[in-house]
Amino acid sequence: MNETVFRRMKDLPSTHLLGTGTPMCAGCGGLEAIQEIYDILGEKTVFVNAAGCMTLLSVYPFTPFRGSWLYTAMASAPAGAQGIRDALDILLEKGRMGPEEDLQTVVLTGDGAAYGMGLSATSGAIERGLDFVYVCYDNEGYGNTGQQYSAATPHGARTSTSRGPGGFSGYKKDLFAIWAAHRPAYVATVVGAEPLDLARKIEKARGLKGPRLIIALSPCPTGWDYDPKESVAIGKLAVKTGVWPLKEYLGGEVVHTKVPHPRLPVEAYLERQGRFSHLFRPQRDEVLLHEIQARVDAYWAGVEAS
Ligand SMILES: Cc1ncc(C[n+]2csc(CCOP(=O)(O)OP(=O)(O)O)c2C)c(N)n1
Ligand code: SF4
Ligand SMILES: [Mg+2]
Repeated sequence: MNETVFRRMKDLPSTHLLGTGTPMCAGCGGLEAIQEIYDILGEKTVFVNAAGCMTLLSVYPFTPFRGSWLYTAMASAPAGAQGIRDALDILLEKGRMGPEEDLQTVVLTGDGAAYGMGLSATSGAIERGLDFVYVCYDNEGYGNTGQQYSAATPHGARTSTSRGPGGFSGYKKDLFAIWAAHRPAYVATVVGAEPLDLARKIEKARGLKGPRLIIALSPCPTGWDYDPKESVAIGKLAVKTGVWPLKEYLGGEVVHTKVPHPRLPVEAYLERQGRFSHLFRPQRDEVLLHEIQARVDAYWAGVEAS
């Protein structure tokens, strides 16, 4: 770490995450969401991170956060969080730490770990009632290794491992429903481009105990192939087209926190991203566009009927 960057890190306001001097892409929607989340969670946090783009935030022995940072293998972040929570509880029990010094244990991973590789460790942690917040920045692919598809990649998107005419042939896994089925303390979807909705949810999560999940849709200029200055517009369009429903699960109930009215056609979101350009050029893929729209319509019809 060079001196200038280190000096800049030391001069930051206490709850602000370092945004410059790190090797992150301009316009990173994941970083935007994490910055907003951290502003509310506050500095009394320990981050447990599994391999992904955000691992680059931490350059040993420094992190852009005020608290500590533990790096784990991709599948193991919730297990690492269990160890930290247990250690904190022992210190509290032995009186070697006062309650005012207690820390939130926050798992921070991408979708590759949250939707796939780390799901088994996550399921076990929820079952044990682990008191932790899981923040998943969902850029819908393995961003750090070159945007291969993940279990969060949407149908039809082109990835470095889905280059055929129809893009990714699978469907995005419903992580919200998988978590809700475990009956945890809290689950919410957010996007950095809707900061008020995000702030209310992080406030709520902060005040609860037990397993809590925040899934932040994270527009990714590098993997989704668009100009970095479009990140906020694309995040807002994900909500306005109904592609990314903003919702929360609490006490067995699911509530939609922002229902798009009127809902824009999904094309408004898809056409801004190079990963969907094959749906429009050299000619429109009406079948696939119709299928994507129909799935979003069916989701919202289900919400209205319930
Ligand atoms: C078990 C294991 N397999 C593969 C890797 C290589 N790897 C490092 S980061 C990464 C991508 C992770 O994707 P995601 O969790 O979505 O985070 P992102 O890179 O998108 O931020 C992969 C596959 C690894 N570190 N460990
Ligand atoms: S690849 Fe995407 S998620 Fe990763 S740092 Fe770049 S913009 Fe952010
Ligand atoms: Mg990812």
